[in-house]
Amino acid sequence: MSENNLSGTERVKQASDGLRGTIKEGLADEITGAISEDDTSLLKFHGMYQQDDRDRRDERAEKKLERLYAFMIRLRLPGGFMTSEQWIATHHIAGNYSTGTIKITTRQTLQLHGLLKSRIRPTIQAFSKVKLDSIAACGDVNRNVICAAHPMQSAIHEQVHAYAARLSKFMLPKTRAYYEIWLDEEKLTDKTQEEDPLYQDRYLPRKFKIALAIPPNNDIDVLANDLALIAIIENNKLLGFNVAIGGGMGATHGNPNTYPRLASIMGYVSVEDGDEKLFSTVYEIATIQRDYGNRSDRKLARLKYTVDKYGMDWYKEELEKRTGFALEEARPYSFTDRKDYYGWEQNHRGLWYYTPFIESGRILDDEKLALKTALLEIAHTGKANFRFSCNQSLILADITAKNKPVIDKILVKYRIIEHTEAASAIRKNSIACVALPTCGLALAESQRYLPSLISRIEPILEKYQLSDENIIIRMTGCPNGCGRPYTAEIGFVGTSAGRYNMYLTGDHEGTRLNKIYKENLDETAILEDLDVLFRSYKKEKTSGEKFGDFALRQHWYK
Ligand code: SRM
Ligand code: SF4
Repeated sequence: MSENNLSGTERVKQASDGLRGTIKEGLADEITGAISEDDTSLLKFHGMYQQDDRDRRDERAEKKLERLYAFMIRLRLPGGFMTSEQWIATHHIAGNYSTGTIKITTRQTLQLHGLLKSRIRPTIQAFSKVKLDSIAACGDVNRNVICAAHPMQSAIHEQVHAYAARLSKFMLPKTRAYYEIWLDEEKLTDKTQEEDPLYQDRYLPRKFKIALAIPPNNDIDVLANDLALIAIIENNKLLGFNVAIGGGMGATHGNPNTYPRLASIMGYVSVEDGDEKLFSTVYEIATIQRDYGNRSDRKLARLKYTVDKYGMDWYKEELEKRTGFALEEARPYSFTDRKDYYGWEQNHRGLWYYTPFIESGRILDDEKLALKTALLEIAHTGKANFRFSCNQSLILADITAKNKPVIDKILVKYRIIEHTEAASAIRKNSIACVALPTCGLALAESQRYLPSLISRIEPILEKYQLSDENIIIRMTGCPNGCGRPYTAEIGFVGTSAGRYNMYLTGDHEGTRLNKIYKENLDETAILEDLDVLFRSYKKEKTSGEKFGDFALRQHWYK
């Protein structure tokens, strides 16, 4: 590609001196709450986004004040795991430096919002004390590696989880910039120590996402990732992984060249005689994307477009050239669901897990529920680990039978069990992205709106005796798809304030993209349509037929 065609971000990356840019100088500038535009691109690689409070834009503009800039930080938490000590630290960091709310994301990690510029360094330093970091949580590198969340799922969960942690480390950028800028490490004099054969000085053309699923549960929506690894298990033994590439949800309204896509299966790699081949496969899939991904148009830069441009056969051949071996033929597997297991569950080793219902993954105390306080009290017992799911849930984990009553008592005391049991099936199967007021790309509300929309949908389901149906419903404030609405049975994608495109026909297992049903609906239209659709579903569905499958059979799409 000609150097002239490179996007602005490509130039910023290459000139950044290992992602340092002028971040340090920008932090020291007290005149503005912001940092320079180039540095905002670099800051993402350190796990942070510059944002502003969109609810207060007009008021600030009227007073001729600059926007109320603040930063969001996202932790790198491979496989979504934390100790109780780390939770306690996170609780206090959130209270001391951010808005106080802890947000569980759709990639099983945590975000804090509203950090003023001067609070970033103390935040990162406090996280570092408990061995947590935000390196590569965002930016054009491999992101948080996600993994099937619920350890009760199978005896090999720990093994697959360990791969998530190892792959995350293996794919980290080599630059020491994070340690220098935020943790006061001395500046490297010998730059050869941070030479990076994978990312070089240009990094990847775009974000890169890896996921590891353990069938039959597809709770991580594995096929929505650039690189999907599906565990192949026989007689309770992990044999290897099917490898799929080219998943991604992001699209742009009105740009037909952009589209959501599910990853396509490429082959199988065994780990029976060692895992070098797995690591080499992952690494070289990323180097091909590094070398062939689009670096002029960031909207077309994800791996899915590289696969569609060059073809899967070409990608496979190129991979074989680089690794020196061919992938085997993909092995059979099947997914049966995608849900979280709310309430108490036990695993193969007799340990207990409690998954409370947490709407849109937002952890805070409000007038209805002192959730954050309850979780702190649980963490203080030191008797539970904290795990996170890609459905924005938290799992109180690895609790011994002896300790279970202690945790249960706290859950009862704070009415968490009552709250979880009272939540309807559709609410428990909902995801909403962050959207307003922090997300700069939001066109409509999402996490602040979906809960109230569901409150209006529930009576319709009740009217048709459909309340127990586990219908997967998801909403995002724009077409980027952070809540994976395109793999929902009912997906809403914001188009403008109060209006959404509605998608139907996705399946329950996350193996089929949905299709657009109607555009630009307001709440009245959404509820009227759903009334008609649910009535028909109740009357005509076959036994056990899921809503998404029924919608497809009825051709409920444009
Ligand atoms: Fe996302 C950008 C939030 C998961 C696709 N995403 C953003 C930003 C950072 C907005 C921005 O660029 O300024 C959002 C910050 C909002 C805020 O205020 O916190 C944002 N994305 C989120 C989270 C927090 C949503 C949530 O409510 O949980 C999720 C954090 C995940 C994590 O922990 O790493 C989140 N984002 C996803 C997913 C889901 C997934 O990965 O399974 C997707 C769809 C899959 C994919 O990558 O295609 C996703 N986010 C995007 C895109 C579209 C990318 C594309 O290829 O077009 C953007 C926009 C962009 O990158 O330019 C984006
Ligand atoms: Fe923001 Fe859009 Fe992602 Fe929602 S889907 S968090 S509105 S970028």
